[in-house]
Amino acid sequence: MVDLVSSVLVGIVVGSKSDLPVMEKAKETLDELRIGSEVKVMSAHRNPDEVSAYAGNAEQNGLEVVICGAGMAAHLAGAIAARTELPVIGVPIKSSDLGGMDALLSTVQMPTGVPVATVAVNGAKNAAILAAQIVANKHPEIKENLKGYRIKLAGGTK
Ligand code: RP5
Repeated sequence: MVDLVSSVLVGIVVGSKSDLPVMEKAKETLDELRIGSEVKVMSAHRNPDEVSAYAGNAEQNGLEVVICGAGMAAHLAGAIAARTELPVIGVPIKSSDLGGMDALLSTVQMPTGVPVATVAVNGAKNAAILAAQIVANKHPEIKENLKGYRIKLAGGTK
């Protein structure tokens, strides 16, 4: 298996520690695909300067994709997308009040010109796979790991 774990290529940012149980699946999936990632906790609303600095420096820090998980009024992915040209993937997190529809709409309804590639509510695993597919454009060797993952998936249906 090709190994890119030593370089942090994917940033995983969550709006709260309470998002970690869902978003750890993104980290686990990237580990499984042998792609280096880091997890950061910062809120678009509670830590706006930190979010802005992280996004503004993401590319020069070597990141190639940013995954953002947030719930409720989920502005984290949009705030990050506003500050970087890197692809940003948004994971709306389910909340007990509105079941994730709040976060889904907050994440997906971006204005023209500043997209966030939004996956399903709590879709952390798919966010990681999509991130890996983006990373694989620059590191085609990682496609072997993705192919292996698909073969495992097919095996699970039997
Ligand atoms: C959002 O508000 C976070 O992403 C989280 O999903 C939700 C609740 O945050 P906490 O009150 O648990 O910190 O900003």
